[in-house]
Amino acid sequence: MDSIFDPDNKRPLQVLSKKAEKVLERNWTGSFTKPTSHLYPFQWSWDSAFIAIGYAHYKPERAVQELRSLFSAQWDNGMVPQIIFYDSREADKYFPGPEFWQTELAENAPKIPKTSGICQPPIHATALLHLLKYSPDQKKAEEFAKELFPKLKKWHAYLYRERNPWDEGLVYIRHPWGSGQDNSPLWDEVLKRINLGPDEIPEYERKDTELIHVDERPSDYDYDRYVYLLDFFRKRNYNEEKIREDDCPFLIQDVLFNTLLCRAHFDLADIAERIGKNPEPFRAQARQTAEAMNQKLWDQKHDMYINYNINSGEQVHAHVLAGFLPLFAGIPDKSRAQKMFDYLNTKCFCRMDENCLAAPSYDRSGTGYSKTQYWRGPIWINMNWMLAEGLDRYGYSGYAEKVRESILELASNSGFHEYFDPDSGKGYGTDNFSWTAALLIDIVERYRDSDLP
Ligand code: 2M8
Repeated sequence: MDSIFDPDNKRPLQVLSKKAEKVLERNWTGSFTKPTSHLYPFQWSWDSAFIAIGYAHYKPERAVQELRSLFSAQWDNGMVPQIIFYDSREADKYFPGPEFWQTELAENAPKIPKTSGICQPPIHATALLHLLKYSPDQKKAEEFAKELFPKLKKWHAYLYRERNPWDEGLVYIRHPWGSGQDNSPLWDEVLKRINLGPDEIPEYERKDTELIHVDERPSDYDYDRYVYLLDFFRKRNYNEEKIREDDCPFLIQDVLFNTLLCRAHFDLADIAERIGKNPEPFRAQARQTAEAMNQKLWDQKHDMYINYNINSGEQVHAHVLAGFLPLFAGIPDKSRAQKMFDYLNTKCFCRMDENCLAAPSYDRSGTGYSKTQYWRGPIWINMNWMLAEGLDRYGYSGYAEKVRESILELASNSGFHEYFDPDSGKGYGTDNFSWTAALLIDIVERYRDSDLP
């Protein structure tokens, strides 16, 4: 790969950052930013948080609008939905659209705008804290923090109340899409146990494979199960207790989701402190989640965190990059962090001295590893951005810097793709992808004067 780093000339980085701004401009709708204009034509929950992290530096008012429009669709019970279907004219461009979800059946869902009936990882308080730290307009950021704080509190309270019924401090997700890592090998074993007769799968038509090559997207077998689960929730009017009592076949305590909740809850405590509220209850709860993860989701044998399947009562042994992200929330102690680092820094993921690009989303030696199929191996920028932050926290700054440099190189050489080949750096999925652009802006802005060449 060509390098964009020239110690005497930082202009290429500035040009790259301007290109990233153009991507966000192109996907901006006036009140939120689409992940990309054709494949994902609505507002997505965790995408918006990553996008706000980029805007925080140069257009803080956009970061505010992004989060404000997301939380305006918050359900009465506190859930922040995965998708908000703001523009009904786009409804037939994406499956599953609002007609399929039928969230009007849920007593807690807003009538307008229509939304989906599941949620994504809660990284929103982290995005708000980022805005408070980096916005050039501190006064406005603080005003907005006061506005969003009660909504964030309600969002986290929903998760700890409805998704943590045994009061362990660990919340469950009930759909692969809830983790954000839709097609990950994490779900193979769990989905295989959902045996379906043809009449149990509702009729549906995929749209994603009309736009992206079928080899890069989930299989029809997986989609049948995604759709079956959505129908399962719909039939129970999205009532959480009923979904659980009727033996929902997918109930997972997911490492990434719990990591981001833990981090966001610590961040909410910091926000509380900044706006004159009591941070302690949030810190106590976040510590409980961290302890529970250390007890229940640590894999002694492989030195990383792994998911827990509530239905089978077993840990799920698929070694994905998310298994290292508890570093991002400060969950492992130093000795565990060192073990995790030793595993990360191998051929299975990314050996630092082997000219490896950023870390792939799945262990290269794992069953079903693929360089091109999404969430089954390719490099994702958001995951690597969080990884770098986590590594910094524990003092692995050399590696963290390398990851950030890789992010810049990948975008510079291949464009602002959704995901990248871990060997060649070729871009896959959709181009002009918003979080790739937003997190790149964050890196350039924060590390402009630091050690990056
Ligand atoms: C992908 O997921 C959506 C469903 O949510 C899809 O495949 O249709 C994932 O990469 C997810 O993490 C992301 O939020 C979403 C929009 O970028 O796309």
